[in-house]
Amino acid sequence: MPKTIIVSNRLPLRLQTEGSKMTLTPSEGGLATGLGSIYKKGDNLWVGWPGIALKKDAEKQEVIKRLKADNMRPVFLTESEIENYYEGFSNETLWPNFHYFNQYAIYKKRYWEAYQKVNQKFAREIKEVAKPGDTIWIHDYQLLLLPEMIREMIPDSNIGFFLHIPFPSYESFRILPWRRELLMGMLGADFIGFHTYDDMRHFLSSVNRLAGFGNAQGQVNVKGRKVLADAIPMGIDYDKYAGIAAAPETLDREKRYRASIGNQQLILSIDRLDYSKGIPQRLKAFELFLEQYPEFNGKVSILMIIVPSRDQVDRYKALKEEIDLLVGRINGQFGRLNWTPIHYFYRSFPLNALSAFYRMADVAIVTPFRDGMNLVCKEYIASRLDRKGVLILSEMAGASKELSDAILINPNNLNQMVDAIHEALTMPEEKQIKHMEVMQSSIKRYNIHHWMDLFMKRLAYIKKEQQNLVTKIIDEVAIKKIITSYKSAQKRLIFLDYDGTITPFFFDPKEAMPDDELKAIMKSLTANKKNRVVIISGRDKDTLSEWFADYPLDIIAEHGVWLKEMGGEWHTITTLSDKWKRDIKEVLEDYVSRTPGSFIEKKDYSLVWHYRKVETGLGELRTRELTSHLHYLSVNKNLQVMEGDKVVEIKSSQINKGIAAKAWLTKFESEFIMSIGDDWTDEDAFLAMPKKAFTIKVGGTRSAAKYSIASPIEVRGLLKKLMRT
Ligand code: GDG
Repeated sequence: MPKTIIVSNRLPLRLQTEGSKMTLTPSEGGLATGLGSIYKKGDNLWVGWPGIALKKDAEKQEVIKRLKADNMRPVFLTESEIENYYEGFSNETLWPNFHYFNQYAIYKKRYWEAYQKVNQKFAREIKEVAKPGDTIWIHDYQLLLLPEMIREMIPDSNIGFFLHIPFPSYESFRILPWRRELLMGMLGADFIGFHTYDDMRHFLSSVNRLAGFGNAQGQVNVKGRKVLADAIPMGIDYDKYAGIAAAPETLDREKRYRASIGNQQLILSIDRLDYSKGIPQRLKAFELFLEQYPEFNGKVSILMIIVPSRDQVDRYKALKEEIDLLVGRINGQFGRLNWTPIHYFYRSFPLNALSAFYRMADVAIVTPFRDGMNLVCKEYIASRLDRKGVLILSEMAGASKELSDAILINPNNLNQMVDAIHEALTMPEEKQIKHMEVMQSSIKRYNIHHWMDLFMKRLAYIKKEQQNLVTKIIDEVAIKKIITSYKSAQKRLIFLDYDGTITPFFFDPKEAMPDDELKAIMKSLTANKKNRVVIISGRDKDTLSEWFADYPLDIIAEHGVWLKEMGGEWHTITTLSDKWKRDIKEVLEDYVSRTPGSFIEKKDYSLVWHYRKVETGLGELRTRELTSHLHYLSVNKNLQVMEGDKVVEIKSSQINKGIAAKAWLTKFESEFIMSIGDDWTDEDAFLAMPKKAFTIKVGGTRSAAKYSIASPIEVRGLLKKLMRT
């Protein structure tokens, strides 16, 4: 049976050695509890670093043995790997860049090399245990290269990736020297999840600009393989936090803490030591609050917990000193014998203590400059069994997208934070309850189990989509079938689209004229008297007449407006009106004047707005505006608006490649029929073909065609094979 493998930098445990004694403490973190329901089952497992560098083989063997019983498998890292891959590239390069602290980012070749090496190490470890068909769920920024590495080793695996920290805007991400490698690494996954829609669209924008892959509704076509990106915000184990908040031990602790702290209002702040968390700003805002509202002196305290982290690193050491100084200054200036403004703890607490703090806090203040999600604010909400309490939350935390009932602040705006503190401390109870209830019902519903289910469902969905396509990819069997049918037929009808089908798509369409290879193919294909070849293209009739003048073939131009049989004259199918063109052209001209680089192409019965030379992103934006504008205008005009590759074409709805192709199908009955095309205008032709026809779509998106083929190179290969028979 296929299994699921969770992969993260750290295993969900704490490993300590003292002499020959080894203790393993399971982690209480949200992810560990949530994913417990997956990795503890059957053959499933969790692969990751156990958290310390072990040198002795005997120790490693012992760890392997002990972890095996808990469905875990360690990846051992050396001290130098920890220094360069983990503390270096992960925490000093990626972390600051992804949190928009580029001034702190360090670019070192040594770090990058170690990052690649350790990702490889993880990949090898997974190869040992994974089989085709297994699901591999990779977590976070330390392992961005891993999806691609596993894809290469085990192509048939289901790979999911979730990023727990923000994905920065393209403008920040592009600064990284290894940006393209990192993106390609992630794109090895089938499904890539982010906390927020903003993270997802930043990722897709980088993929578009740096790797050249566009997307439709979050689906990226990576060389014929579909990859899905989506926003699925991570939740917490709501019932667990609500349960602990009601536990006797928690209530007992609350009583004790309350007795020693006094009865004043409490504001709670919990973070790991990090410059992204906005801790000094929060303290400054509290200082300003005490200055501006002296009536609150002696009546409110902050309970500030900072969990130690990386404090041997200079940047963190400096931050810690800054915080220590600020706390000292504020307590020194405002404190009284019977009142301490800031209760400050630089250490971690057991879960029951944390829960007691959540219960005691009238207000929770969470003010990061950037945070992927932030679970503390969700835990606070789940712990408020009396439904009272106020959350002050930075709009830069992913959680703010779900918690609009919090008081949202910009952590750079000190005055706004001061006002927020005042509003929170004076908020009437009914209002607190009203907001808290909304937030509780949302956090309860979108909990960690919901998040996991959704992740797995989205992964399964994209795998299914891929398989729908996979069945269509043209293989040796299909090619043989086509050749056999071609060979035995006395009459053959072959429809070939031009751009993107028998010739690659060119940035400048003028470069797209037939090359020598194509000329040779056309010559020999049309020389065979059994073949009737029809070029069926969106191009104008004059260009096509010129390019194909030397061959006995038929041409359908402008998506079916103009038709010409070999030796005959150009004609149209119906009497078409082009009176609409004047009005629509005026609209298009307005778009040209607003969009540098775009231009209008005038065809006999259609107008085309081209934007391939427009700044990336702007063209797409204008297209959305233009198409909705045109859809509105075209309602009574019997027109259709078609979006193509960097073009928007407007033409009469009485025309399409399918209607045109039908004229040939009726007139030239044939035993062998084949239609090859690459974009959605060719879909009309595919749909018009009889069942027995071989319809082939170039490129990997969904299609009405029977088969898909990778590129024009393969199309030429297929045509050559036919000619040789
Ligand atoms: C990443 C992203 C994203 C804190 N102090 C103590 C303690 N904690 C627990 C909290 C909470 C967890 O640590 C911190 O969660 P965060 O969400 O704030 O941040 P991280 O997990 O460090 O980092 C973040 C998250 O991934 C999930 O995707 O939300 O944005 O940076 O659960 O309760 N736990 C105990 N004692 C403490 O003193 N026991």
